[in-house]
Amino acid sequence: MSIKLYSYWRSSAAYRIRIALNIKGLEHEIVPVSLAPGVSEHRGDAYRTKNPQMLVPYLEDGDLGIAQSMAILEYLEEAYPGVHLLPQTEPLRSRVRAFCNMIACDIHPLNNLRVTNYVRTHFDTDPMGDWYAHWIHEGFKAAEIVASEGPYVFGNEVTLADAFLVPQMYNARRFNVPLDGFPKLAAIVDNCNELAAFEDAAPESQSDASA
Ligand SMILES: N[C@@H](CCC(=O)N[C@@H](CS)C(=O)NCC(=O)O)C(=O)O
Repeated sequence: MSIKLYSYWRSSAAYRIRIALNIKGLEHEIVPVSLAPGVSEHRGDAYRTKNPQMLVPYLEDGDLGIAQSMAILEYLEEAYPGVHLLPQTEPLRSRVRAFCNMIACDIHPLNNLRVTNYVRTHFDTDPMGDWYAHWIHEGFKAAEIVASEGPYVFGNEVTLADAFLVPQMYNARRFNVPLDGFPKLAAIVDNCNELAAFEDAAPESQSDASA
């Protein structure tokens, strides 16, 4: 099997790739890399040699190694165009990319493990309450406006936008972020989670779940 995904069950960035691989029907091997406190396999020499940024996901396809979820997803779109997750025409194609970046660039990095650890250590505050919810609310307010009435973020077809939204909603629910203001997003996530590709990509479906 030539595609290998270095993944952690609770990594929402790796979850995006798991969804895309499943939707595209690409055979792959998942290599678990534990981010668990006290284990931190992603910071060890073996993984660091692959990805000097020490973040998951990381994808190998034969001799090619790619870091960064958006770069991985763009690669999969280009290399395996059979099932598209980016619309083939504008303006939808750019709108899907913009939606993905709202989550990937403007929500997720502010709540990532190393950032919340830094906030906790340097500012003597627990970031898993107000801080965490604030950045999700800021991003989701815009996402709720941009999203269609469903069934998916941009209408009838699943796109990369759904592969970014579902993991971010998983994180929001995991940390009990109030989500009353986002009924469209919640319904879209429920629709996605009824599809096998999403269900199989879910954290709890992973072989390393609870590790
Ligand atoms: N921009 C990166 C973010 C990757 C990322 O932050 N991954 C998280 C898990 S979701 C991680 O590895 N965190 C480890 C850490 O913060 O030390 C991407 O989209 O791939």
